[in-house]
Amino acid sequence: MVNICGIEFKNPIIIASGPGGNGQELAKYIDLNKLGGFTAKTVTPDEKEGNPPPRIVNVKAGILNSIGLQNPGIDKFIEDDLNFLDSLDTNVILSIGGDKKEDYLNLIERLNDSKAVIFELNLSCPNVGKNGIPLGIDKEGIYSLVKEAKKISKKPIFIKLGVETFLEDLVESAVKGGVDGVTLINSPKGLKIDINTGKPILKRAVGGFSGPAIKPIALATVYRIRKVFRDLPIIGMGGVFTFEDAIEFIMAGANLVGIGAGVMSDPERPINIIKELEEYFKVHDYQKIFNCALEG
Ligand code: RRO
Repeated sequence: MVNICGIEFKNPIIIASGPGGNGQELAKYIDLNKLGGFTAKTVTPDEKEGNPPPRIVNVKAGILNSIGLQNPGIDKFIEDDLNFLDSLDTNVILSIGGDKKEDYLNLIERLNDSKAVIFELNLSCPNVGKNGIPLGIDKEGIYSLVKEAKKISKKPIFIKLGVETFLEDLVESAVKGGVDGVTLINSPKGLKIDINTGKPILKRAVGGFSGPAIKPIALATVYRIRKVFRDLPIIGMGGVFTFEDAIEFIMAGANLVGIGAGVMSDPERPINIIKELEEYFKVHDYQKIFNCALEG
């Protein structure tokens, strides 16, 4: 029903990287094969324990997380998760992360022969380093990473970015390097303070903010990039909780729509949204909806 980079997606709804883990837990609650796609949690070269707790806090209209890229590392990921992901009858997107260019390139080589359809280079985790992944705001770094990734990758390369002031410049660098698409947005930074102690609730203080409150920010970001890069595949996400939210993202210019925080509060949400979209698309044309952002 949706075709990007020559890949058929049975519907436009995918699970964003993170909340669905590597799928095995979520598969106990929903049939992953009904999804348009599933993005695995970002994997890095070495195992990461993540940040000290507390690292999740609910706030009005959203959730703050400071997980800190917790993952088993590539060796264990290949051993424990890849066979499961390869067995799915839906499009799997592998999210990869690291501290430097070589990390991403090594991970691509290790995962090149999996059945996954896209590599998503996570350049925007808000919860590592001093202020996130430095490569994600470095124009030259993005260009050189994407260019080299394209040379070795057997799959399309997407990059996942946050809400940056000079986002158009970052995307332009990625396009020059030959990127196949972008995923927008990673969680912007948020803070919650306990007024009894005067201290942030998260141990790391600032965390990634997700949930309904970020939807207008995410929509604006997708729209802004679609207006400049008219043919670039975009996976849009940020605060998608209803099928109407998903339609807004497609109207803003997203080819596919990711669900993140919405899965945490209700694992069946993506399946329900898919059902409602099926009804909607009986009377509306996906391409017409998608073209909204390109008109006017
Ligand atoms: O693991 C995390 O802390 C995390 C990651 Br990698 C990310 O990309 N976005 C986010 O909100 N949390």
